[in-house]
Amino acid sequence: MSAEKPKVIFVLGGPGAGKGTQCANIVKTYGYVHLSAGDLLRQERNTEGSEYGDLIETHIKNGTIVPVEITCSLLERAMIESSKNKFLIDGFPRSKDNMEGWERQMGSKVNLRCVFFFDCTDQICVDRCLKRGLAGSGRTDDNEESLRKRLLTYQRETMPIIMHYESLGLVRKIDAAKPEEEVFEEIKVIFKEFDAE
Ligand code: UP5
Ligand code: MG
Repeated sequence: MSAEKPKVIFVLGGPGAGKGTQCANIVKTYGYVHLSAGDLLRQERNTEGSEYGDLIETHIKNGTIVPVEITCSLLERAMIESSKNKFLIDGFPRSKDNMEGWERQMGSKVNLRCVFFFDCTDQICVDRCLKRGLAGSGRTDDNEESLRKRLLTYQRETMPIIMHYESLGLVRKIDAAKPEEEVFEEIKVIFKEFDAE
């Protein structure tokens, strides 16, 4: 990380809303580093000898949230290892515990630029994840039972966090129901505004 505080954009939204897809587009066009908390947790789960493997898998299958100390440490390590200073943090913070843990460990070390909120209906979330599962995603949570639980957690725990950031004027809402290219057009408008700041 450089002397200037790294810029962070949190990317939130329901399961399958398209966070990862659009983060990949942003990386190509705007040079951000994409850190998906879910991907980092799956990687840690798959690491031989990890003391957290079983715990992470239980949370992922049940759509519940891994203790913040684990997730936040994985995120901080990935930020340091990248040696870059612009990050999309995807799928985090998704609860009060996540947000408070991040504030404690990282709050003073970064500049939180804004929060992208990928907004679409639960039905769209379910359809996209089930389709991805059928296409062979290999994700242990792309099934109807896990999805019901993921959506419950999203509504109960993540929406209040989005509302909190909204009250701070940090949220940029994006219509995630549209086709991928149109969603990215909306995102480009936001980045144009950043440039004009
Ligand atoms: N797709 C994408 N955009 C589309 C569009 N506009 N139109 C039509 N199709 C579109 O996309 C999902 C699918 O939809 C893909 O097949 C894509 O092609 C298509 P994707 O970009 O992968 O959506 P995304 O929002 O990233 O969905 P994801 O399933 O990754 O979201 P979740 O938030 O549910 O998953 P995540 O990996 O972040 O977390 C998984 C679990 O890890 C959590 O449930 C939790 O148990 C745990 N976790 C924590 O405990 N703590 C954390 O901080 C993070 C995760
Ligand atoms: Mg994702």
